[in-house]
Amino acid sequence: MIEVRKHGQRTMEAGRGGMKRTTFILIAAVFLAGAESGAQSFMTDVPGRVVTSLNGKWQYLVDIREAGYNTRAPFYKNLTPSSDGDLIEYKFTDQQTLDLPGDWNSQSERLDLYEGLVWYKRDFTYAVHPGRRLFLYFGAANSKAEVWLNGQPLGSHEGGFTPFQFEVTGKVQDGPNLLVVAVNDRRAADAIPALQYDWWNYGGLTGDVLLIEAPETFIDQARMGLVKGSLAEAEVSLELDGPAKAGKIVTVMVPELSFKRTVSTDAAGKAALRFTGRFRLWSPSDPHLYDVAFSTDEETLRDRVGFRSIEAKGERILLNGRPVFLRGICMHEEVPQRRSRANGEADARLLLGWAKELGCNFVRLAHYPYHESFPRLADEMGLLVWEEIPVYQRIDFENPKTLDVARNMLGELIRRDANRASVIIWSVGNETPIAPARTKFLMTLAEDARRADGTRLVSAALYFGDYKDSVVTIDDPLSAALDVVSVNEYIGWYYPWQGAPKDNRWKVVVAKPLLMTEFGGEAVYGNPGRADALNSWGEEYQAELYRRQLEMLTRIPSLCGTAPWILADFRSPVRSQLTFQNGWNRKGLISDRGQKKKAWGVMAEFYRQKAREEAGPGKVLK
Ligand code: GCB
Repeated sequence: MIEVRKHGQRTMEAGRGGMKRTTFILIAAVFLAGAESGAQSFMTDVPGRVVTSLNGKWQYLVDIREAGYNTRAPFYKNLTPSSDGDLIEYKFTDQQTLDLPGDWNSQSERLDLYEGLVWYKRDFTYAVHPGRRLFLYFGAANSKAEVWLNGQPLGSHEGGFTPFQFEVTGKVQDGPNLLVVAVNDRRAADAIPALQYDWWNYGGLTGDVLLIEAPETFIDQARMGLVKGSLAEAEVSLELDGPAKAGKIVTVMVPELSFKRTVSTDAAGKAALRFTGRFRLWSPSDPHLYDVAFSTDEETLRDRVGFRSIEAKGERILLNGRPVFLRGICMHEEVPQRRSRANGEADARLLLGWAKELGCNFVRLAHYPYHESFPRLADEMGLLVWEEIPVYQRIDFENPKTLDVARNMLGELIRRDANRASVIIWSVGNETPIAPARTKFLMTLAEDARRADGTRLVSAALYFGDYKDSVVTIDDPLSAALDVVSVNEYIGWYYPWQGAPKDNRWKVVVAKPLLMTEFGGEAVYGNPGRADALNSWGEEYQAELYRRQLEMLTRIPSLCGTAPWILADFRSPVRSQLTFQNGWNRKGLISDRGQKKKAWGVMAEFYRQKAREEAGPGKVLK
């Protein structure tokens, strides 16, 4: 049975043993009309709420031809034969399950290379509490998800890395319930990311699936942080949802500061306040977090918040008013030893732990939003964070639908992480070729980021510019819209050196802080190779490349940080050098088995030195 989607209509053709050849408009078309707009903006600060986890084992069916949408026996109804003559050609069973949160590729050999539709099913029993509202929350589903509860459509969501939710008050039954989610990770030219990208397209329900209970009127979002430009004044903004959201009294508390104040919401359920204090400022060397609480007569929402300021001034980045050098590393949300997406906190601890061990105070979470535990843990560990949406290289910049998806994704990311002190930069894209449509697209995103959050910096990782006669010129019109100019450059790998490193010069046309957001080269762990031969794929060449890079980079006056590519080797669909790559991008400082390569030592030494300089003479480094 083959289904072909056309303009919201589905056409079904009979295959061997299938139904009669019919063409018809599916009931699903009705579903789709509702589904496109079904997902709601989600509530933030999930760890602070009353939550029932639906993680764990889910049954699944792989559906290459998308047959599960047929109207007679759609998979989301989980039908069983009603009589001896009733033919139902699917069945979810415990013989085939996937663990959530998690990608499907790493959990079944059969799915390693799969890109397409998978149906997830889970039964759950719930004791409904009258007078309470209920929400079904998804941390992430790569990349499109459609959701049915008890056979009824809830809606859909596009964008593989950010949360979405549906209100299910009155829809979750007291007792058994059936939840079915169709997740499709087929790549598309008009999607974000589009067709080509250098990382593994891990499909599935990769974020947490939760039922969140809330009172009739609840705090949807509570933001707290320092007022831009101040180290002594904080601001709070609140957004409530529910029938009594207007005129509601909310108490805001920061016990450690002996701060307690009440505020009343306006007609839209919003409120804001400012307060001054002697804040113990959050920084990588002292990542102090305050317990905070927001209470109404119906609930108390708790969070842990750090207070810090971040600014770009001239060619410097200032953290809490003082210049900071970002000792960074790029990463992917992948555990190489397990060949899987990182699944939440334990994995986040492993990857961020490696970054700390390297001497970093900064991580670039390339190229898409990671599980929320990454920024939360970074808050605790004292790592500054760059977060990015997968507007990666060539996407469909002319397409308004693509822009909508990107704007939505950016909005969702900012909404989710607005309270994370660790997050200092929103990146609106990576290596997008300069063209008017692209620049307009990214400028729209940069404006959106500023509107949604005026307290952080906005950047994008730009393509390496023009490289002639040992001079690199960065002249990208997008720079005007960015607070920090960030560049990915591969001198010594994709571009041969032009002269000695110390003779290479960088001309950045705008006078803004400069971050080197990528540089590096590949090496197979345990293969020394030759320091002078790129295609020996050896550790010696990679280490030498790092030495030469640092020799060049440290001479750039506006350089405010480095984040080489990349922490660990990662799976890549475009690396087919079978002897050395074999499906892996080997630019990691750590191998796919977790071993440290020589270049790790070069970078670690550089960061030790930088940290010493920053601490000043005689200071003990943490
Ligand atoms: C880049 C991309 C990154 C790639 C890397 C490479 O410029 O931003 O996604 O993986 O180069 O290794 O080629």
